[in-house]
Amino acid sequence: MRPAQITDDFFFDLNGYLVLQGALEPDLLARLNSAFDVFPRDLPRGAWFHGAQRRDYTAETGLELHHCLELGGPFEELIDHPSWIDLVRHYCGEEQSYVEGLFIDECIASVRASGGHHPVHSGGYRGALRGRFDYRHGVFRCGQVNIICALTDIGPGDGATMVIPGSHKSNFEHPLKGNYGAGERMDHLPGAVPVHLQAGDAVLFVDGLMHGGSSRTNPGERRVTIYRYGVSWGATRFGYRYSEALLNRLTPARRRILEPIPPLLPTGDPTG
Ligand SMILES: O=C(O)CCC(=O)C(=O)O
Repeated sequence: MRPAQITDDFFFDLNGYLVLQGALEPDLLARLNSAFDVFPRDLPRGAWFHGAQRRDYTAETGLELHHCLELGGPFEELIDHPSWIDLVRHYCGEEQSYVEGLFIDECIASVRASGGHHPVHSGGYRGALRGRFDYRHGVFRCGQVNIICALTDIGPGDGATMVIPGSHKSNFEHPLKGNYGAGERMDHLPGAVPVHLQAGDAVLFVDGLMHGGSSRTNPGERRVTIYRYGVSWGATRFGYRYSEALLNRLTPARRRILEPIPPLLPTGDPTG
Protein backbone atom coordinates (compact mmCIF):
# COMPACT_ATOMS: atom_id res chain seq x y z
CA MET A 1 0.00 0.00 0.00
CA ARG A 2 1.07 3.57 -0.51
CA PRO A 3 -0.61 5.73 2.14
CA ALA A 4 -0.44 9.47 1.56
CA GLN A 5 2.67 11.08 2.98
CA ILE A 6 2.91 14.62 4.23
CA THR A 7 4.87 15.48 1.09
CA ASP A 8 2.09 14.03 -1.10
CA ASP A 9 -0.49 16.20 0.63
CA PHE A 10 1.70 19.29 0.31
CA PHE A 11 2.34 18.87 -3.40
CA PHE A 12 -1.16 17.65 -4.24
CA ASP A 13 -2.61 20.70 -2.52
CA LEU A 14 -0.08 23.01 -4.16
CA ASN A 15 -0.03 21.61 -7.70
CA GLY A 16 -3.18 19.50 -8.00
CA TYR A 17 -1.28 16.43 -9.18
CA LEU A 18 1.30 13.82 -8.20
CA VAL A 19 3.48 11.53 -10.30
CA LEU A 20 3.58 7.93 -9.07
CA GLN A 21 6.75 6.39 -10.44
CA GLY A 22 6.80 2.65 -11.09
CA ALA A 23 3.14 2.33 -10.13
CA LEU A 24 2.51 -0.81 -12.21
CA GLU A 25 4.39 -4.06 -11.77
CA PRO A 26 6.16 -5.19 -14.99
CA ASP A 27 3.88 -8.23 -15.31
CA LEU A 28 0.69 -6.16 -15.02
CA LEU A 29 2.09 -3.63 -17.50
CA ALA A 30 2.83 -6.43 -19.97
CA ARG A 31 -0.66 -7.91 -19.61
CA LEU A 32 -2.29 -4.52 -20.16
CA ASN A 33 -0.20 -4.00 -23.28
CA SER A 34 -1.17 -7.44 -24.57
CA ALA A 35 -4.83 -6.48 -24.12
CA PHE A 36 -4.22 -3.22 -26.03
CA ASP A 37 -2.47 -5.12 -28.85
CA VAL A 38 -5.74 -6.74 -29.91
CA PHE A 39 -8.03 -3.69 -29.83
CA PRO A 40 -9.37 -3.28 -33.38
CA ARG A 41 -7.93 0.08 -34.39
CA ASP A 42 -10.69 0.50 -36.98
CA LEU A 43 -13.57 -0.05 -34.55
CA PRO A 44 -16.26 2.48 -35.53
CA ARG A 45 -17.14 5.16 -32.97
CA GLY A 46 -20.07 3.92 -30.91
CA ALA A 47 -19.32 0.24 -31.55
CA TRP A 48 -18.80 -2.19 -28.67
CA PHE A 49 -15.81 -4.43 -28.01
CA HIS A 50 -16.31 -7.08 -25.28
CA GLY A 51 -18.44 -4.78 -23.14
CA ALA A 52 -16.39 -1.61 -23.73
CA GLN A 53 -17.57 1.07 -26.15
CA ARG A 54 -15.57 3.24 -28.50
CA ARG A 55 -16.43 6.78 -27.48
CA ASP A 56 -13.61 9.13 -28.43
CA TYR A 57 -13.99 12.42 -26.57
CA THR A 58 -13.29 14.36 -29.76
CA ALA A 59 -12.41 13.54 -33.35
CA GLU A 60 -8.73 14.04 -32.46
CA THR A 61 -8.30 12.13 -29.20
CA GLY A 62 -7.88 8.77 -30.95
CA LEU A 63 -9.31 5.39 -30.03
CA GLU A 64 -10.92 5.61 -26.59
CA LEU A 65 -12.62 2.50 -25.23
CA HIS A 66 -14.94 3.60 -22.45
CA HIS A 67 -16.08 1.25 -19.73
CA CYS A 68 -12.91 -0.80 -20.28
CA LEU A 69 -13.33 -2.53 -16.92
CA GLU A 70 -15.72 -4.88 -18.69
CA LEU A 71 -12.67 -6.23 -20.54
CA GLY A 72 -11.71 -7.86 -17.25
CA GLY A 73 -8.31 -9.36 -16.39
CA PRO A 74 -5.64 -6.73 -15.86
CA PHE A 75 -8.17 -3.89 -16.08
CA GLU A 76 -9.84 -5.21 -12.91
CA GLU A 77 -6.52 -5.21 -11.09
CA LEU A 78 -6.34 -1.44 -11.48
CA ILE A 79 -9.54 -0.87 -9.45
CA ASP A 80 -7.86 -1.02 -6.04
CA HIS A 81 -4.23 -1.03 -7.03
CA PRO A 82 -2.00 -0.55 -3.97
CA SER A 83 0.05 2.15 -5.70
CA TRP A 84 -2.83 4.62 -5.50
CA ILE A 85 -5.94 3.29 -3.78
CA ASP A 86 -5.11 4.83 -0.39
CA LEU A 87 -4.26 8.13 -2.05
CA VAL A 88 -7.54 8.37 -3.95
CA ARG A 89 -9.48 7.38 -0.81
CA HIS A 90 -7.68 10.13 1.05
CA TYR A 91 -8.30 12.81 -1.58
CA CYS A 92 -11.79 12.02 -2.87
CA GLY A 93 -13.22 9.31 -0.61
CA GLU A 94 -15.05 11.66 1.78
CA GLU A 95 -12.88 10.42 4.67
CA GLN A 96 -14.41 10.66 8.13
CA SER A 97 -17.90 11.35 6.84
CA TYR A 98 -21.06 9.26 6.72
CA VAL A 99 -20.61 8.65 2.99
CA GLU A 100 -16.98 7.56 3.12
CA GLY A 101 -16.08 5.40 0.12
CA LEU A 102 -15.22 5.54 -3.56
CA PHE A 103 -16.79 4.96 -6.94
CA ILE A 104 -15.15 4.65 -10.37
CA ASP A 105 -17.32 6.76 -12.59
CA GLU A 106 -15.33 6.43 -15.82
CA CYS A 107 -12.67 4.01 -17.02
CA ILE A 108 -11.05 4.37 -20.42
CA ALA A 109 -8.39 2.60 -22.47
CA SER A 110 -6.86 5.18 -24.79
CA VAL A 111 -4.66 4.76 -27.85
CA ARG A 112 -3.31 7.95 -29.45
CA ALA A 113 -1.50 8.04 -32.77
CA SER A 114 0.47 10.84 -34.42
CA GLY A 115 -1.55 14.07 -34.79
CA GLY A 116 -3.86 13.27 -31.89
CA HIS A 117 -4.36 15.42 -28.79
CA HIS A 118 -6.92 16.12 -26.07
CA PRO A 119 -8.09 19.73 -25.80
CA VAL A 120 -7.43 21.73 -22.64
CA HIS A 121 -10.31 21.73 -20.15
CA SER A 122 -11.23 22.10 -16.47
CA GLY A 123 -9.64 24.51 -13.98
CA GLY A 124 -10.95 26.09 -10.82
CA TYR A 125 -12.69 28.92 -12.65
CA ARG A 126 -16.41 28.09 -12.67
CA GLY A 127 -15.46 24.43 -12.38
CA ALA A 128 -18.10 21.76 -11.89
CA LEU A 129 -18.63 20.60 -8.32
CA ARG A 130 -17.81 17.10 -9.58
CA GLY A 131 -14.20 18.04 -10.27
CA ARG A 132 -13.81 20.43 -7.35
CA PHE A 133 -10.70 20.53 -5.18
CA ASP A 134 -11.42 21.14 -1.52
CA TYR A 135 -9.49 20.85 1.72
CA ARG A 136 -10.80 22.17 5.00
CA HIS A 137 -11.08 21.16 8.66
CA GLY A 138 -8.24 18.70 8.14
CA VAL A 139 -9.83 16.60 5.39
CA PHE A 140 -9.77 16.55 1.60
CA ARG A 141 -13.14 16.72 -0.15
CA CYS A 142 -12.25 16.48 -3.84
CA GLY A 143 -15.06 15.48 -6.19
CA GLN A 144 -13.01 13.48 -8.66
CA VAL A 145 -9.41 12.28 -8.85
CA ASN A 146 -8.03 10.72 -12.03
CA ILE A 147 -5.34 8.09 -12.40
CA ILE A 148 -3.69 7.98 -15.81
CA CYS A 149 -1.34 5.01 -16.20
CA ALA A 150 1.29 5.13 -18.92
CA LEU A 151 1.60 1.81 -20.74
CA THR A 152 4.23 3.18 -23.12
CA ASP A 153 7.05 5.63 -22.42
CA ILE A 154 5.70 9.17 -22.78
CA GLY A 155 8.44 11.69 -23.47
CA PRO A 156 8.76 14.69 -25.80
CA GLY A 157 6.58 14.26 -28.91
CA ASP A 158 4.69 11.30 -27.44
CA GLY A 159 1.55 13.27 -26.53
CA ALA A 160 2.08 13.67 -22.79
CA THR A 161 -0.79 14.68 -20.54
CA MET A 162 -0.36 18.39 -19.77
CA VAL A 163 -1.39 20.21 -16.62
CA ILE A 164 -1.33 23.78 -15.37
CA PRO A 165 -0.03 23.34 -11.84
CA GLY A 166 -2.15 25.16 -9.27
CA SER A 167 -5.00 25.88 -11.69
CA HIS A 168 -7.40 23.77 -9.61
CA LYS A 169 -7.62 26.80 -7.31
CA SER A 170 -7.87 29.38 -10.05
CA ASN A 171 -10.53 32.06 -9.66
CA PHE A 172 -9.99 33.53 -13.11
CA GLU A 173 -10.35 32.15 -16.60
CA HIS A 174 -7.04 31.48 -18.33
CA PRO A 175 -6.62 34.76 -20.26
CA LEU A 176 -4.92 33.11 -23.24
CA LYS A 177 -7.07 30.00 -23.56
CA GLY A 178 -8.59 29.96 -27.03
CA ASN A 179 -5.57 31.66 -28.64
CA TYR A 180 -3.74 28.46 -29.45
CA GLY A 181 -5.50 27.11 -32.46
CA ALA A 182 -8.63 25.24 -33.31
CA GLY A 183 -9.49 22.48 -30.88
CA GLU A 184 -7.74 24.18 -27.95
CA ARG A 185 -4.42 22.41 -28.40
CA MET A 186 -2.57 22.71 -25.12
CA ASP A 187 1.00 22.41 -26.39
CA HIS A 188 1.93 26.09 -26.17
CA LEU A 189 -0.58 27.34 -23.61
CA PRO A 190 1.34 29.49 -21.10
CA GLY A 191 1.63 27.77 -17.73
CA ALA A 192 1.06 24.28 -19.12
CA VAL A 193 3.67 21.62 -18.44
CA PRO A 194 3.92 18.12 -19.93
CA VAL A 195 3.90 15.20 -17.50
CA HIS A 196 6.52 12.87 -18.95
CA LEU A 197 6.21 9.30 -17.74
CA GLN A 198 7.97 5.99 -18.13
CA ALA A 199 5.82 2.99 -19.01
CA GLY A 200 4.41 1.80 -15.68
CA ASP A 201 4.29 5.27 -14.07
CA ALA A 202 1.00 6.98 -13.29
CA VAL A 203 -0.18 10.54 -12.78
CA LEU A 204 -2.82 11.30 -10.16
CA PHE A 205 -4.67 14.60 -10.44
CA VAL A 206 -7.81 16.32 -9.30
CA ASP A 207 -10.14 16.72 -12.26
CA GLY A 208 -10.55 20.42 -11.48
CA LEU A 209 -6.96 21.00 -12.60
CA MET A 210 -6.61 22.50 -16.09
CA HIS A 211 -5.40 19.60 -18.15
CA GLY A 212 -5.41 17.93 -21.54
CA GLY A 213 -3.17 15.91 -23.81
CA SER A 214 -0.39 17.47 -25.87
CA SER A 215 -0.12 16.73 -29.59
CA ARG A 216 1.49 13.44 -30.41
CA THR A 217 4.01 14.11 -33.15
CA ASN A 218 6.07 10.92 -32.97
CA PRO A 219 5.11 7.81 -34.92
CA GLY A 220 3.68 4.86 -33.02
CA GLU A 221 1.12 4.88 -30.24
CA ARG A 222 0.67 6.40 -26.83
CA ARG A 223 -1.25 3.95 -24.64
CA VAL A 224 -2.83 4.92 -21.33
CA THR A 225 -5.62 3.88 -19.02
CA ILE A 226 -7.70 6.60 -17.40
CA TYR A 227 -9.70 5.74 -14.27
CA ARG A 228 -11.77 8.47 -12.60
CA TYR A 229 -12.47 7.98 -8.92
CA GLY A 230 -15.08 9.98 -7.09
CA VAL A 231 -17.46 10.04 -4.20
CA SER A 232 -19.36 6.89 -3.21
CA TRP A 233 -22.68 8.47 -4.16
CA GLY A 234 -21.57 9.43 -7.68
CA ALA A 235 -22.90 8.17 -11.00
CA THR A 236 -21.25 7.33 -14.29
CA ARG A 237 -21.05 10.28 -16.63
CA PHE A 238 -22.52 8.67 -19.74
CA GLY A 239 -24.92 6.24 -18.07
CA TYR A 240 -22.77 3.10 -18.29
CA ARG A 241 -23.65 0.44 -15.69
CA TYR A 242 -21.29 -2.29 -14.60
CA SER A 243 -22.60 -5.69 -15.73
CA GLU A 244 -23.71 -8.32 -13.23
CA ALA A 245 -21.09 -10.65 -14.74
CA LEU A 246 -18.34 -8.15 -13.86
CA LEU A 247 -19.69 -7.32 -10.39
CA ASN A 248 -20.15 -10.99 -9.52
CA ARG A 249 -16.60 -12.02 -10.34
CA LEU A 250 -14.90 -9.22 -8.36
CA THR A 251 -13.49 -9.43 -4.86
CA PRO A 252 -15.80 -7.78 -2.29
CA ALA A 253 -13.36 -4.86 -1.97
CA ARG A 254 -13.35 -4.22 -5.73
CA ARG A 255 -17.08 -4.68 -6.01
CA ARG A 256 -17.60 -2.01 -3.34
CA ILE A 257 -15.75 0.48 -5.57
CA LEU A 258 -17.94 -0.25 -8.60
CA GLU A 259 -21.12 -0.61 -6.58
CA PRO A 260 -20.68 1.29 -3.30
CA ILE A 261 -24.44 1.42 -2.72
CA PRO A 262 -26.13 -1.85 -3.71
CA PRO A 263 -29.45 -1.24 -5.47
CA LEU A 264 -32.52 -1.41 -3.26
CA LEU A 265 -35.69 -2.02 -5.24
CA PRO A 266 -39.17 -1.94 -3.77
CA THR A 267 -40.83 -5.31 -3.29
CA GLY A 268 -44.48 -6.23 -3.22
CA ASP A 269 -47.27 -4.29 -4.87
CA PRO A 270 -45.86 -0.84 -5.84
CA THR A 271 -49.38 0.63 -5.75
CA GLY A 272 -50.25 -0.84 -2.35
O1 LIG B 1 -5.20 12.18 -22.86
C1 LIG B 1 -4.66 12.83 -21.99
O2 LIG B 1 -3.47 12.85 -21.78
C2 LIG B 1 -5.53 13.70 -21.12
C3 LIG B 1 -6.84 13.09 -20.84
C4 LIG B 1 -7.79 14.07 -20.28
O3 LIG B 1 -7.66 15.22 -20.41
C5 LIG B 1 -8.91 13.59 -19.53
O4 LIG B 1 -9.08 12.38 -19.46
O5 LIG B 1 -9.68 14.39 -18.99
